[in-house]
Amino acid sequence: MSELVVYINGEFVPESQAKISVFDHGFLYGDGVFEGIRAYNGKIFKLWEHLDRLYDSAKAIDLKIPFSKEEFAKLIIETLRRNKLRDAYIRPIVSRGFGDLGLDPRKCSKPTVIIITRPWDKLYGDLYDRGLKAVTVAVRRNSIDSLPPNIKSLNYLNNVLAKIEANAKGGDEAIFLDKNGYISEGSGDNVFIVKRGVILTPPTLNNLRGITREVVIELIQKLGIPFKEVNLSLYDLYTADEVFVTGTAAEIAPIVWIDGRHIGDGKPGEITKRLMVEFQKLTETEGVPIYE
Ligand code: PXG
Repeated sequence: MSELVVYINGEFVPESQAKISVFDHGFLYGDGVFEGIRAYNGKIFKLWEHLDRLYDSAKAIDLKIPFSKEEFAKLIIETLRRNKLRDAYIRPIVSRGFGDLGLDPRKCSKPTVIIITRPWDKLYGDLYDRGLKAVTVAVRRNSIDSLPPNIKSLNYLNNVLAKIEANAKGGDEAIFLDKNGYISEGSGDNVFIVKRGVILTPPTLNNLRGITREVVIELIQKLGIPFKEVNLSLYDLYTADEVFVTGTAAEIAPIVWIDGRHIGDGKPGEITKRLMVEFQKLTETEGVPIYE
């Protein structure tokens, strides 16, 4: 099979040739933004919502993306077509671009735009049936007064540190607290709990406004399950009947063990399993078609 191609600054080039300058501020300073999008069965799931968030992240760091959302969508579709992909992970990246060694973004005249598309399977393999182990980590989520977690920026060191800690502690995923001790989110997903039939999740000031989170909240409301957005603590997490995380990569993944405690009966919960089934129905049927 021939190599997949990557879109980079106006060209489609083989993955092995897709390169950026060592003077790109995305590389030097994590100065840029990105998205993670999925295509299922020939359709791009929630494409416009991801593009809206990409443009909002860029706006928040005062970075102007050099095309319209419609043009960006066309480029994503074209990259998927050239790679003949129907089920894929899509990674658009926009960095501040080539500059000099100084921090000043005014030295960067042209943003770097990259679209990577790759085949993709389940992030957590057979753990969807058994459930994941999660650990809370000592490193706190970036606070809103330093680097707001709502910006999906290329500066993901906070998340990488959480993952390193989770790996060291034997967790499949990390759960962050914010600086006040409230539950924030996972290293790459949002957190929900179920307690006495009510689904709870933290408001989004201290975490990324997950698109899967939004989809799951709509599903919960459609199914008529009681739901509340509320600050949560470690106590709520440890004493929950069910815990699950949501994300584009993770989809809906049950958490059955946290910091040495079994959650509920230590198996994926009934409400979580029901949401997983309903979510899969949505991803299989909804989305922007890649091939007309
Ligand atoms: N929180 C954070 C910090 C994220 O990075 C989510 C929540 C979920 O958002 P969506 O919109 O996808 O429902 C994300 C998204 C990975 C990986 O390898 C995951 C993300 C980004 C980069 C890599 O799991 N997540």
